[in-house]
Amino acid sequence: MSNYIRAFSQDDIGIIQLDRPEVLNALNREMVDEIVAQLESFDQNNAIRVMIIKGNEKAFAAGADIEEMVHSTPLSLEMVNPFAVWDRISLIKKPIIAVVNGFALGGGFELALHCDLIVAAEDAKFGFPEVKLGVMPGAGGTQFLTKAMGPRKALEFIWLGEPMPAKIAYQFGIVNRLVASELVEEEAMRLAYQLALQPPISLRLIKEAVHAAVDLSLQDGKNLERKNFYIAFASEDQKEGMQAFTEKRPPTFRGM
Ligand code: CO8
Repeated sequence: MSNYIRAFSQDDIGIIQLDRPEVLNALNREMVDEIVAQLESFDQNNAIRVMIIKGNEKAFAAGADIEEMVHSTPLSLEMVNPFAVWDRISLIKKPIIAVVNGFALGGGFELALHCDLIVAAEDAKFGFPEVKLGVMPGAGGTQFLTKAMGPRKALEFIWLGEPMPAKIAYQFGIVNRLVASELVEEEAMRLAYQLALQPPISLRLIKEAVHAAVDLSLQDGKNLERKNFYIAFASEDQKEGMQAFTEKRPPTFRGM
């Protein structure tokens, strides 16, 4: 039973709708627990090939729940260990697409950055306003943004805490697709269906190799890629893909 999200599927797409509109989907700990548990459930569900996380028209999520954090102390944070659950998102094997309309601020931006792909509205509002609260990003924001934009641009945005126009996020490769706000969901679903037709085992092996490239040396990354390339040859989908090519017909990938 979830209090802060709704989860459902459309064909083989698993959809998580953030559902706390009265506070612009501010993320309290229970809500993050629910999101991650649902991602893990979709990840284990053979009927699901791709996942989507979306908010509503006004907000993807306007950050961590400030009300919940206001009385935190260093020791309460140490004991609660609120970021352990965020780390579990990195263990999800299937593609995750964030659909961003409206605000994606602070922890909301970090949630989107934990997803593999981001489809955003042209007028979406990204940003890290934590500095204005006397703190800083805590769920990976400084790391994700620096890897995407380089330190100078990252410092400028995180130091000033000013909104980042979606167009800038797009130019730096943070956002994959930028469309009019009324078309965001449609575009994300189109992308999800496109991915759902791809061989699922290839997708997960590619996901692991690409994310590893961010941290590994070139040679270590190439070694990992090679192992994953070999593993792909254990799949039925490799046989189907190559056979379909020789028979000049479209392949049907079954995820085996
Ligand atoms: N937390 C709690 N409540 C929020 C939050 C939030 N982050 N954002 C909005 N709300 C609430 C407002 O208090 C308001 O409630 P009420 O109606 O009871 O007064 C309601 O949502 C609607 O908001 P506004 O009336 O303010 O709507 P506006 O359209 O005027 O403004 C803004 C929208 C600009 C987004 C504004 O609400 C705002 O500045 N929100 C705070 C944004 C922010 O600072 N985010 C960063 C939070 S800190 C963080 O994310 C740290 C991440 C670390 C990881 C977390 C791990 C747990």
